Amino acid sequence: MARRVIKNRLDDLAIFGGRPAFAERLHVGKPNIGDRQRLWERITGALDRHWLTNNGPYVQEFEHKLSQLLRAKHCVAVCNATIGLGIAMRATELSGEVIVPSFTFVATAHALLWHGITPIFCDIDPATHNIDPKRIEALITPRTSGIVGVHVWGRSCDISALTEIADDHGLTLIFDAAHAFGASYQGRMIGNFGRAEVFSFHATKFFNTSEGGAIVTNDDALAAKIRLMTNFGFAGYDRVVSIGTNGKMGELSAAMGLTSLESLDSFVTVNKSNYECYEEELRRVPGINMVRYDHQEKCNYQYVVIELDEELLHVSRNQLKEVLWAENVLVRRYFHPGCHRMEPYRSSSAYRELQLPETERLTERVLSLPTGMGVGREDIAQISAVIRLVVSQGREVHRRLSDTHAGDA
Ligand code: T4K
Repeated sequence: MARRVIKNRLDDLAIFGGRPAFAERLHVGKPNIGDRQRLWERITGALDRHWLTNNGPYVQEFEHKLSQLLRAKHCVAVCNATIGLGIAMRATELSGEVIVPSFTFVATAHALLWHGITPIFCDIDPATHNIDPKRIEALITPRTSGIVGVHVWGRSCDISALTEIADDHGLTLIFDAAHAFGASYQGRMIGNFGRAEVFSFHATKFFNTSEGGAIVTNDDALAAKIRLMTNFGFAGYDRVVSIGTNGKMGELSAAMGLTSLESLDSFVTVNKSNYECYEEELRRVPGINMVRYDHQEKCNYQYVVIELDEELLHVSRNQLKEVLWAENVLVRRYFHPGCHRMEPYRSSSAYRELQLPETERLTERVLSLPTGMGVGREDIAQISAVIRLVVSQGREVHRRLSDTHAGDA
């Protein structure tokens, strides 16, 4: 546990010459790791079997356990969510234009473009940070084949509204559920909505297989197609029946997944307790609002996100980020600046003029704070104390950082 570095004055801040609050960097995405002994045993098992990939016993067991947990019919483990999204898009025959939020990790948009599909970026609802269903119909054209909803921060999209729009217009609906493993919507686990949902088990996710993901669906024919596509289209030795890629999860990742599953509850418990601790520490700070979770639903609490009101704070989000980085607290500006402001989209004539006011506003206001098993109450108290100090003297911090141009980027 870190020893508290008391900071009362602005000169105590590392950015102004003080000692950093943390001797080592505190990351947003420090991986949670389950029981190492069980992990080594499983890895040894795979090595002893000399069976490392291609639908091995761990992958099969992992898929079975995921299906049970999500109460979904089919689960195909994949090497990462980006490939998983591409496979789900191809298997559901998305083509032409697909409506997707810009406020997401760039993988969502890239997966579409990679498959020759044009992402049509839709603005978000500022209250939920998710795609705004009210803005979708205006974007539908004869070329539109589907909608990709993203459950940002693990908070589900307005699935009912999206389903209704998709049904009314004959569109395919799939979900990027990269953030939403272990979350529910109206009491039903995420993984059961749209034609398919795709989870990420990347190292930075609260539940990880180092690299990995899963495509989940209740559609038997689609599941069979996805399984083939994940394995080059092989339907048996030497028999290729469709186009496919290599999207397989290997045995070592599945060993990690099985081990992480055994600690899933404790990961969520720690995330929730960290979340509540930040909430307590930052509750009375004017201009800082925490992204809230619906406690009636199952939540994984893996993202602790604050939304900053610059007018109240007098200091910019980027300046606060610079202050915290100097303290070795590597907060992240997910998903700055929005996909439509990233290459190759922003230089393309199709997007150059595109304005998404809510997305653009939000990408200037949010910060993700470190959480997970590697972060304790004392760390959160220390981080929050720095934030409170900055906010209490926002104008002065702004002035001093403007002189040095820190936080301009
Ligand atoms: N859709 C959505 C909505 C997503 O958020 C993502 C991924 C995807 C699709 C695609 O899923 P995958 O294909 O990755 O399965 C990170 C992750 O790389 C990415 O998986 C994640 N979303 C995104 C939100 O966050 P970066 O650019 O922040 O990664 P990076 O490497 O900077 O890691 C974040 C922090 O974690 C760093 O400060 C260092 C720390 N870290 C990282 C790794 C890998 C560790 O401490 N240990 C580690 O092993 O994207």
